[in-house]
Amino acid sequence: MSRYASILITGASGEIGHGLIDRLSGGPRPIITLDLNPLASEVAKKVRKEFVGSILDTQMLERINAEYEVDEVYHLAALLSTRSEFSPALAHKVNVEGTLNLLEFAQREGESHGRPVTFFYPSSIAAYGFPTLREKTEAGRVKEDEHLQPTTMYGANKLYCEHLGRYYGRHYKQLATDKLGKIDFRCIRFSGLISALTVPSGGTSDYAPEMIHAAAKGEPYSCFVRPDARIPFMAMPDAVEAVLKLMHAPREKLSRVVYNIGAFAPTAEEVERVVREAFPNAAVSTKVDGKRQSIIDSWPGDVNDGAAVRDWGHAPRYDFAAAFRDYLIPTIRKRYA
Ligand code: AKB
Repeated sequence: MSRYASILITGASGEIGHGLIDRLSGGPRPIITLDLNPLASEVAKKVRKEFVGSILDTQMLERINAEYEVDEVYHLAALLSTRSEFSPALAHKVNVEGTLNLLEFAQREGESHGRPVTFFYPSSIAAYGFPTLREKTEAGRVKEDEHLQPTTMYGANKLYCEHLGRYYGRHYKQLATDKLGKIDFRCIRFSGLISALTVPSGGTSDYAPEMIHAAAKGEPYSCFVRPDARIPFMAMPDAVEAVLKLMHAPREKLSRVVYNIGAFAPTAEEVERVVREAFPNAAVSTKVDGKRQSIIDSWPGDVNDGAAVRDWGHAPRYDFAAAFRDYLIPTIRKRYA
């Protein structure tokens, strides 16, 4: 049991969780984690306490409330877009009820130690939605408040939870009580993320990381979107850096609750080209999955991240060429050597 100010990471055994634990471990605050799956043993060594369970288990959250003083929450647990289309009701439960549970948890924590809990929520480009490919192409780099008509359960969940977080951060129980809310809610809408260390599962942007990892392993890969499919992507270290920059930015610098962040926006064909350059024997083919293609077609081709650049200095280290040349290819080669 620890009464030191601690960090709670949900969904910690996922892709972003690994990166965050790496960066936050050894810092002043102990890390506690909550995930359905146990952490890999080398990751578990870096955390103070690992809870294995569900964000829907309110008794477990009460136990964490009673035992720890949490003042930063990174709420990463979610069902991703493709997976959510197969089980929409379950997705709603995990993605929305789960987030509500964590916001209530954070509010109680803040009330008990008398200062706001900083709460990070990863939203997604899935919050956007274009009815036609033509409208997507004409829209160009979308701003945060445009085209918010998601076409997936996951996107609808993400957009709603952005609003829920804004409510907890700014208007909590305004009519019912004089007490101020105790959550400082901060949110990034992520693009597709590409990690050299982990392969995602259940997402729709998965084709890019899957293609690279398959090529490095010498396995054939069948890409499920058309060669001209375009959405924004980002290298995982830049995504983790952005989360930490936003979380540590002075409150008064933040003009928004929800921020876009961008880095590069290649087509599937451009990804395939750099993969083939690095792995000349890569066996990549295309077999379009109409449903997943329609999800990609509804997401923006790129985002406008001017607010993140201005307010908290978003500055990704890796553009498309550098992400492959300096991060993905060398790290993945080592990983599968
Ligand atoms: C997904 O594909 O579901 C995620 C996302 C873009 O939010 N990677």
